[in-house]
This record gives sequence, C-alpha cells and structure tokens, in this order.
Amino acid sequence: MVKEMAGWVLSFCILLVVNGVGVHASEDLQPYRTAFHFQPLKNWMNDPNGPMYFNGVYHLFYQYNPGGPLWGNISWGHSISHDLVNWFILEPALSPKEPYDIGGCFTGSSTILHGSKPIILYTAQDADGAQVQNLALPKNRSDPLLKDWIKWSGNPVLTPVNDINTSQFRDPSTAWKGPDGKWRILIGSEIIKGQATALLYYSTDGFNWTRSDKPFKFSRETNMWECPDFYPVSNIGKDGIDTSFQGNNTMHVLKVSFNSHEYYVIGMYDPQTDQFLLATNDFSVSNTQLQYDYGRFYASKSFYDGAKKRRVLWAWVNEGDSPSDAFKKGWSGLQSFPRSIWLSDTRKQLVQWPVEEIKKLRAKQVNMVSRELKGGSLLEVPGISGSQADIEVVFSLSNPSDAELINSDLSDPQHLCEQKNVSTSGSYGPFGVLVFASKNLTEQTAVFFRVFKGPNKFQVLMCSDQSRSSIAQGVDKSTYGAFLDLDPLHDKISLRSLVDHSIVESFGGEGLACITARVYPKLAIHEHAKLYVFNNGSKSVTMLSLNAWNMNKAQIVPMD
Ligand code: DQQ
Repeated sequence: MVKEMAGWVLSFCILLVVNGVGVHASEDLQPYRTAFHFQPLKNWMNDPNGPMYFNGVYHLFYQYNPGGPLWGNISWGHSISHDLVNWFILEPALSPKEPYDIGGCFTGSSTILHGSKPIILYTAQDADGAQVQNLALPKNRSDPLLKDWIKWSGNPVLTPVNDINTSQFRDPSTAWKGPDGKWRILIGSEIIKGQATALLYYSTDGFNWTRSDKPFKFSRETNMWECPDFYPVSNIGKDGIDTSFQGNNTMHVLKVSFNSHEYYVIGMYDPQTDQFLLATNDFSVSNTQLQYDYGRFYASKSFYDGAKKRRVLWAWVNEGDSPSDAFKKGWSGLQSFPRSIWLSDTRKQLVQWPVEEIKKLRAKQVNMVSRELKGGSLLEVPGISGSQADIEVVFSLSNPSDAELINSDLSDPQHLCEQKNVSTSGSYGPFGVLVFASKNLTEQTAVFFRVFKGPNKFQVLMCSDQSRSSIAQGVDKSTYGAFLDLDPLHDKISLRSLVDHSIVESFGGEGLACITARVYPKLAIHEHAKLYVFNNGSKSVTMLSLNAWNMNKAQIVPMD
C-alpha cells in the first residue's frame, strides 16, 4: 500500500514537471518540508547526536531510520557544514550490525580527546535487548569530512552490571577532563526504582571507563533522565567555554531530558571532588522548573564551537501529526535551528538565540517604524511570507501598573495561555504576531504576550497558540506558555520568530524564554500564508520596531 502510494506520488510529480509546473508543484505535495531547519531528504530522524566542530567542519549526527518514516533500525545519520546553515548529507556513520548494537545505535556524544582525536561514545541495544555503551573512531582522521567511522574492537565499553537496570542505561555525554587528567562522562540511568540518575564514569584514555561510587546527581521526583549534558558557562559574558575548561568566572549547567521536555539546573562544580552545588531550583516536575524551551524540543545536545567561541545547542523537534501522515510525507522529525546559548546577566537562567549565520538566508526585508497599536489593531506586514520568515518585533508599555491582576506568581503559564487564548481580550495583551495566517484568518498561529500584575512583581506571559493553526483534524494543536523574567516598567518586550513551513521557533525577551511549535496548515501554505502584527488588549501598546525578512532556502543536499 505504502509502496503503491509512493509510486503514485512520484508519477504525479513527474507529470507536473513535464507540464512545466516544476518545483512549485512538488512543493505543494510537501507543504511541511522546511526551508532552513535541518532535515534529511526522507525518512525518520530524532535526537541530534555527537555534534562537533573539527578541522574547520561542523558535524551533525542524528538518530535516523534509513528504511522509513517511523522510528526503527536506528542508525547515526551524518551531515556536515561549513556554516551551520547549508549541509551536505553523507552516508550514515553508524549502523546496527554487530551483536553489541544490533538493536539500534542510540544516542551518544563526541569528544575531541587532546584537541585532535575525535571519538564517539554511543548507546546501543545489544542482541539480548540490554543497553550498552560503545565507542567508534574515525577511520582516517585526516579526512576533513570524517566520512567513515570504525567501531572499536573492544566494544561494548560498558554494560549494565550490578544495580543498573538493563533497559535504563543510555546517552553518554561529551567527556570533560578534570585536574587529575581523567576524563569524565555522565550516563542517564535509573538504578533504584523511581530514582532518575546521572551516573559518573572516569577514564584515563577515553576507552576504558570505571564508575564513580556515587551518582553525579539524582532525583526521586522525576522519571528516568535521558540525554544528560554538562558544560561550563561564563559568568562574565556571552562567549562559550570548552567543556573541559577549568578556571574562574564559570558556572556549570546540567541538562537532562524527561517528560518530553529539556530541564536544566545551574550551579558551581568542583572538579576536585566532582560535587555540583546548585544555585537554582533542583529538578522537579513543576511550572517553575527551568526549561530550554517550553514547546516541542527534546533530547538536545550542545557543543563548544572553538571557531566562534560559542556554545551551540541542537534539539529534536518531533511531529504533531500521525504515523499515517508520516507515510504520506515520507519523513518525520526536524532539528531546531542551531542556537547560541549563554548565562543571563542575572545568572539565574540561560539565554538562547539563533546562530548569527542565519542572516545569510535573509532576503527581502520589511521594516515598520514605531507606532501605537490601539486595542483591536491588526496590521498586515505586506510582502513578507507568513510561512518562511525571520521576524523581530519590539513592544513597550506606557503604564504597566494598569495591567490585570493575577493571584499568584506561581501560576502555570501553559494553563494561562490555554485559558486566555488569542481571542480573549485583557488589558495589556494579547499583543504579538499572527503567522501562517490564511485569508479571513481561518487559520492562524498566534505568538503573543500578556502582562499581569502579580502579588510581588509584574508577570510577562509569552504564548504560542496553535489552537487555530489548521483546519485539519487529527494534528496536535496544543498551546504553550512561559514567563519572561522581564520588568515591563523598564524593559522592552521583544519577540523573534523563525517561521518555516511547519515550525515556529519563538524567542521572547531576546532569548529569555523559547517556545517551539509544529503546525500543519491546509490553507495558509506558501504564498497563501500571511504575517500580521496585532493588539487585542484594551490598552494601547507601542510597537517600537518591526523587522521581518523573507528567507531563502538553505542548501541541504547529498554529498556527491
Ligand atoms: N532517543 C534515543 C535514546 C534516547 C532517546 C533512541 C531520547 O538513546 O534516550 O532513539 O529521545
């Protein structure tokens, strides 16, 4: 059936090309393929794996099913880039072939030992279904593309012995080096039922690893942790820091993945004792827990980019449509646009921003100068696509003390966004943008703010409301929300949204809160998708500036 359908789609494309409709016609069959968010040419993709910058080349590996659009037969897809925007797709770097990885080559990380020797540590499911850790090395380190990877003859490197649950032992982090010269990694696990753990391992050579007698960190409040990431951040600026850096003016971030979200804590790490003292709330399931992104964004991984002295973050953005839609499209899964990540001035959270290279893709620009947006305003941004754009808009409020009251500073932002959707008028807000907006606004995705006066402080709420994103049934239309650590008495309220056919990645407050959403419009596709700025609150807000760019398509092509 699937084969028949694929054959039909192919003949239809050929027919259209013959008739001179060409690229546009095949695009119409694929309205949700992205222009500048990385995705393979076809099939399933999930977690980013082992990203690194080595010898002038960026490498992105990813969980990939070469055989179809759903999870299975998990291999390491491999793509390379010189600018994090345009990509060459290579053959998979790792495929499940050996008894120790036959059940799938799962998530892992790369480490550049001594600045010159890249290694990959990855989890695999062995022939007995147990999760084990393996190592792979480039066949030829002087090949600038590192095309071929050899699995180490000593695999598996680690097996789930003693108290480790055989099905909960995965996703080794990038290794960092301590003052004793030993490498350290974290592995996500559950050693005591109901206790999520990041296990710590040591190695002198990167090949042979021994477990520390105590876990690096654990929590009884959450599910098992996947994909731990641990790295230093500077507390005196935006520059990133190498994972093994030892020195002053740093704090450390531990990120783990559970319940479909990316949770992180910040603290002081002592490499002598491997103790990690938290400066923020501990991991928990609460609406005050820090998250990289409050929408669809999972299994992230960061790496240090020495060329530009920055830490870059990738994450898997999964689909919100159904498995049968995956077969129709022939693919599933996107990578977020790579983000720079650094510690905020308050040192209480991280800040994220699309890497600067995205500007290469900016085409036609529309600029709207400062103006008052009265309650009920709706302004089209002419000439800008509502489905392939980079949008920056900045607002300010004249008198925030007129904001609506909110009972608690601890309200759940997602619930607030669900209760008060884009059509519910408040005093300050909702104001923001409508993207993927069809004629008559039957379809629209609204990214907006509301400002409240809480018992102790103002609360700036950011929402991404997908409830009217598609007339289609059976696709997810969840609404997401986050609070921004801003004081509207003094601070401007800014929004940046990257809009790309079926994804909206939004950055509030210059990257203080991020929300990524997936949408599947039926009407608001290609040139039928419009962009608007609006204010649906009773109070006027000032739009200080709006800059929007149509975006060119990135080159994501197979390597010859
Ligand atoms: N995906 C991988 C696992 C990881 C999970 C399997 C997270 O290694 O824990 O594809 O999405």
